[in-house]
Amino acid sequence: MKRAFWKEAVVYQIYPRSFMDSNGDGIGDLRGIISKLDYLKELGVDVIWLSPVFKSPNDDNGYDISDYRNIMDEFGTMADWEEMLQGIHERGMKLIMDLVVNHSSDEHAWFMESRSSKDSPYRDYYMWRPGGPEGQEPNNWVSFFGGSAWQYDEATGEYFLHLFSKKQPDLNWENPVLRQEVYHMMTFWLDKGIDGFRMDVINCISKTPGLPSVGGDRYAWGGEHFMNGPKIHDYLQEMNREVLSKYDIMTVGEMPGATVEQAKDYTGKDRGELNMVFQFEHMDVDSGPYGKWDLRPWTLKGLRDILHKWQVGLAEDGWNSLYLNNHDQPRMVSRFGDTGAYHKQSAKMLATLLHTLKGTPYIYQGEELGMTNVKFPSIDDYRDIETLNMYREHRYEHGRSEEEVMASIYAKGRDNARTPMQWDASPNGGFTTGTPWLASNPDYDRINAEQATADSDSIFHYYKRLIQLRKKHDIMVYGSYELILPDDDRIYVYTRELNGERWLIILNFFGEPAEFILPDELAHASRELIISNYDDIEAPADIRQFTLRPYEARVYSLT
Ligand code: ISL
Ligand code: CA
Repeated sequence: MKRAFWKEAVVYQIYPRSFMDSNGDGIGDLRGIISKLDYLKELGVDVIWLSPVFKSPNDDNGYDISDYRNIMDEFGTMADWEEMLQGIHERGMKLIMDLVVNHSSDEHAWFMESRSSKDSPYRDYYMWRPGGPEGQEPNNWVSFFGGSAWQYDEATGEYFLHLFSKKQPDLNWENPVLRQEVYHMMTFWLDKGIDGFRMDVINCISKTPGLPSVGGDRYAWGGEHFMNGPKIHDYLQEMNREVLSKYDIMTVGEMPGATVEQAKDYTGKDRGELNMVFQFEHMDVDSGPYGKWDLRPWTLKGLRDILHKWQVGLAEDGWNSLYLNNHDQPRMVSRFGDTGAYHKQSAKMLATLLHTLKGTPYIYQGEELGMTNVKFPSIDDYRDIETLNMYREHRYEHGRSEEEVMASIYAKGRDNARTPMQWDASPNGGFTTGTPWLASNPDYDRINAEQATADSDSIFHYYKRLIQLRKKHDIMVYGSYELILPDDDRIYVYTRELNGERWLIILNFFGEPAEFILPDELAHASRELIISNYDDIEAPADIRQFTLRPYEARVYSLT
């Protein structure tokens, strides 16, 4: 067992636009974050992951960066940022920043130079190609946000590649000068004292040479040519050598489409690449063959098989990151739990899962309150570029019904995660005194931080307890994982084990009672209840056979 702060840490993700507005313009900002650092300290998290705060025209809410070394005007100034970092460090927490270098904004000075002329020294910072024989796009890749991944540019009569929006041109990592620019920029922030990076779609930076088309439709998914591409490990190893290895920091690479085998290559201890990756397999358990908008019911078996595979796959080498929601995903209680009678119990059960699997848990802002998905009446209420593009394409090109399209948005739209943080029961949940850039979820009257911090039985306090337990018990960080009852369709049961101590975790994933029978090999003489989301369990209960209540979660120590 090799200790590391990033294995022991609990990370909290802030989506700054939606966290706290300090000046009434309806947009969250750095001074807003500063005003809430004591709240995060009380929760007990160790590391804050801050989604992008750099200069940006906000086509994709800061994931389109026009100046990597300066702060977005709406969020504040560099002085505010420095005060925020100091406030984080003074409280004994760490800060990791978002590194978005698969693409920049088309308003970045590099791109403006690049598009100006084929002879510009910046031309090769991006991926320009001439059109095909009939003037069509250079290949048939579809963008993550719909439509072609290529945009024609009048100035020089060529196309540029954009895997995301056309205001997010892909950077050309084949160019060593570009790579050095990125490393210098990373060093700039590390020298300012940050504690690491979350790297946006970092497994997409190496593309198959020649950028070949794929079979299928006019615009088709070309992931095989840009995810985990041929030079990805060279680039990450170079980045590690030249930048990361010089600092005591943590790194997590966002990697859609990464498999367990690939994750081992990215995070293995002798690889010199990253500490951990965000994998997405478990985020696809409720999607059909046409992708995220193609809704399917999830099953416990489907979810568990994936989590189990990753637990086992990275058991000896590599490290897992544990999450059930982020700024791109629906709220976990709405997706895997209950927003009605068992709201609290289900949120706590899912929290128990996230904090007792092996890996580093990531809490997304508002998760600790049990924030839920939102259903705005009209598409005009939505702001997310992915959602708006999908609505247009599915309604007007594919002719799907309003009901059907809105049902997909209600279930999967990214704005579910981006409604303002709910601080109290005052208008807009106390997020702003003005008009929020995206409307608040109306349930802030009952789900909010003021209520949750005052109620000792709240979801917030349960998170606090889980985080405290992690600080006391190495087994939660370093203990090995073993699946028990692999075939049960209602409960997920596993153990963790370290130095002769063994913990048993029992989770009922549904709103009905479920029978639990302890396998003989675990029928130990003594057991102690460590934590449960129901507070009336008789201790020491006989656990050889019992009925779990809806969404009940129990963690026992067996000795
Ligand atoms: O959001 C998704 C599905 O709804 C993902 O496909 C997502 O686009 C993908 O995981 C990449 O996400 C990251 O890069 C995007 C940005 O829009 C996301 O917010 C970011 O997390 C482009 O920078
Ligand atoms: Ca503001």
